[in-house]
Amino acid sequence: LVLARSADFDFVVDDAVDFVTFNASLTLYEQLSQNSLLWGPYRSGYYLGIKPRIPLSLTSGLLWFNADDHNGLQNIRHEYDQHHNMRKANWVQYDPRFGGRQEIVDKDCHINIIIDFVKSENGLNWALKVKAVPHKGYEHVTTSFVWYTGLEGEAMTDQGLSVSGFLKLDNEFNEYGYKDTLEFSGFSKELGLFEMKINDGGKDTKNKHPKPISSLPKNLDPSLTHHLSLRVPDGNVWRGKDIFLTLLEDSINDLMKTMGDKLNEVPPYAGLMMRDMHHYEGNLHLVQKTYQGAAEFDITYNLVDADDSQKITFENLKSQIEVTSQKFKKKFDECFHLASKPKKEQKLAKELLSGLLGGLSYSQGDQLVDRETSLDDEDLPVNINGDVHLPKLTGKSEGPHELFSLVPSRPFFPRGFYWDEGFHLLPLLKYDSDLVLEILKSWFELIDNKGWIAREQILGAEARSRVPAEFVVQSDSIVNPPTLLLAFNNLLEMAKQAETSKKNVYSENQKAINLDTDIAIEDLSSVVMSHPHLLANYTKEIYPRLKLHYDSFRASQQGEFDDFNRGPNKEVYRWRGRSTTHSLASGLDDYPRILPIDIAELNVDLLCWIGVMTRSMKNIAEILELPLDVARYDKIETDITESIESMHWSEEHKTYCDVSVDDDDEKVFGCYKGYISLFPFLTRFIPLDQVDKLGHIVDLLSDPEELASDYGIRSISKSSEFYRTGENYWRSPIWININYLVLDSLTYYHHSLKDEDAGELKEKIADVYSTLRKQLITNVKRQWMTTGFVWEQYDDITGEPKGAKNFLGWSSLILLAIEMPEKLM
Ligand code: 6A9
Repeated sequence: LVLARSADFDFVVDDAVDFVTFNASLTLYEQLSQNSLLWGPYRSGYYLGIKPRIPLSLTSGLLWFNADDHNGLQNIRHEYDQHHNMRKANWVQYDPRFGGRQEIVDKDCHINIIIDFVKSENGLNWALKVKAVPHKGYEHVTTSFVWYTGLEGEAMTDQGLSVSGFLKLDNEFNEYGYKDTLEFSGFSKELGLFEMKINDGGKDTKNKHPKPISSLPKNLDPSLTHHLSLRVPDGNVWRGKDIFLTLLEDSINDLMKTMGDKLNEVPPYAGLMMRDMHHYEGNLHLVQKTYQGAAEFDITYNLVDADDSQKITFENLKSQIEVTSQKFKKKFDECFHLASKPKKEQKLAKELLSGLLGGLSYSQGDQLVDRETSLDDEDLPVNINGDVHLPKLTGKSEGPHELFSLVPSRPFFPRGFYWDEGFHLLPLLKYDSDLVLEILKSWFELIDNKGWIAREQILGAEARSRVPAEFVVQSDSIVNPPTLLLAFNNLLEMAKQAETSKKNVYSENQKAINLDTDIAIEDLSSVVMSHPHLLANYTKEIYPRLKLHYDSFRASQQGEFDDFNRGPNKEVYRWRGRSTTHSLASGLDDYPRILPIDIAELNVDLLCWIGVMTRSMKNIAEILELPLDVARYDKIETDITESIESMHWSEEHKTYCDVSVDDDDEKVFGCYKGYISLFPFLTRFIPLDQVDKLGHIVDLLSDPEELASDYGIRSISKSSEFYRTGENYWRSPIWININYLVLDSLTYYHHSLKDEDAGELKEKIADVYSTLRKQLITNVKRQWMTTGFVWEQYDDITGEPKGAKNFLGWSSLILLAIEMPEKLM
């Protein structure tokens, strides 16, 4: 490959003033890939929050509220909140490289909102169309919208002067409000010169604004657009809603003064209007528009010297939206082959992928970490009931770090979680493998010099504002299942296959891409696949860090092998940081574990995860042709396979279990039948010749008195004393990530077992598979149709949704289940 240096791609990204030179060492492909992922609704915890992947830059957001009475403010919309009365709020078509559509059905504001977001071909310009339609019976509903946009990182001088950036309104100042399009211009080091415009809908838009009332002061005209600007320090633009509410309070106080006892003549929508009493231009701008009935307005952002073909204008926006929608449909159909599936399932599938991608987030800031408090079981505090609690952690600020990741749930946990991410990436592997690599890279950057990655990434004040204080601090003793290495390994496997078959694995008729000539944004998702050496280079570069991560992961969770006369096989592990009731590290939080807590405890799920990690490392070392490392991983893998059988299989319970020792130092099993019993099966560690053991696992999966429910595999057996007890989080509900792994393993064993060894078992596996796949899809679809959302978990008795809503993290794996065959052949 000839590396295209900055000079060679001037023609493509001509207009990206400094952003390009800033990244001058990148190849053409990398630059385009970066640019096409530069902008997005990356503040995914809001209904709409746009920013680029730059630490301090141009941050924007949207607010709205019902302005028919003063209480409307109580339902002001900004953060996407689990408890808002929404019938729906999700991206229904969305690709981060070119844009898409979000649909919101707001039952308190009595409107539907459609938000279209589009990007130019080169990814450097973007636009939004916001369209609201009132609900039946609310045709005259009054809605107020506020768009805020603020430029950070301007590098201020001591005198408060900006030396390298600005953002200003170009319209002639009008203290009463504006009729025309508002036009802003700005500059920043990374973005260059740009312009942003906000209109009041296109030519044929029929917006109605409340009429001005002649008896009121002129600055209370609700038919006009109101603008206010002020200066806020870096790192504060995200507080747009609070800032607006404070400004509104000023306006209301002022109104009370000027109106005195005539205050009751002011209709609520005129009172709830922010008015510019400062006449000041700062780095943050707020624009308020109030409508009666339907509403529509557009926002465009363009680099000033962008090529005309790349500019998004009010005139071409409609057709750009249409093109974007077509592109999405085309790419989706190329990547997922669902033509033979029921129409409703196809619709759900599109929404699952779009919602997952709508969670793509860029976050940045410091992380609070406790590296001092010991979570070693022996040091943990015990209360009078003998219960072990984790000590309170004290965080020290580390970083700043940045993370480009997906999120489990925009309304509830809009931030990165280590083990969730490996699951998120599975559906994406088929859709945009380049993006998968981009996300993995971002996570691997976070491996610290001890090899540790925090389980939950809560970066900066904006992210912390969504987390109760007791959950903020991360402990460096706590790890999380290493799914990211699995995803990385899958990516490498895909590339290997693509190379051997000399064709693109996900799209048979995809044209070969010449990196030295044009690359269309739609093709970017396959560059890694068609040019495996790019991936190989990265793999070589990152390998030492992955090894550090792997070694520290194993060392930090090493089990006590002396108690069990292990001989030379030392492959036993124990999750650190558990309390009497919880093991957050395991990801299965309240799943029952052996009591009393003892340092001799060994966890079978952890052993399997380390097995998965080892297998991935072995594969990577093979690709990198490191025979000594391959041999080492191979030995560990063999030991793990042996250890799973010799340490964790309970002949009495006919399943895999955690173990510990009793008062006489004798080995005891803790067999709480449920997801943990399945781990060797889920991770394909049960050898193919263990047909009896496989049979027992399949029995567990198919018995309605154990794990089989009408809606999927339940987390704990119905026969367990812990079934539906306590928080009942991982103690009966159905979780989609584990159910997906069940489907995947059933497929694997069905394909791998030989008829002559396991004919009957294979038939049974095929039955369990078909039933389970159908149950999962049917129930997730039904609940989505009834509630408008996909959820974190589902009740095993009623199938009803539980936990976080719009949980398009690993619940989006239903997309892959839809694509799977109905029957195993
Ligand atoms: C609580 C509450 C507004 C719990 O999906 C993320 C994780 C999983 O990794 C884990 O396996 N969830 C599962 O057991 C959600 C964790 C949320 C913790 C933060 C804050 C929000 O308050």
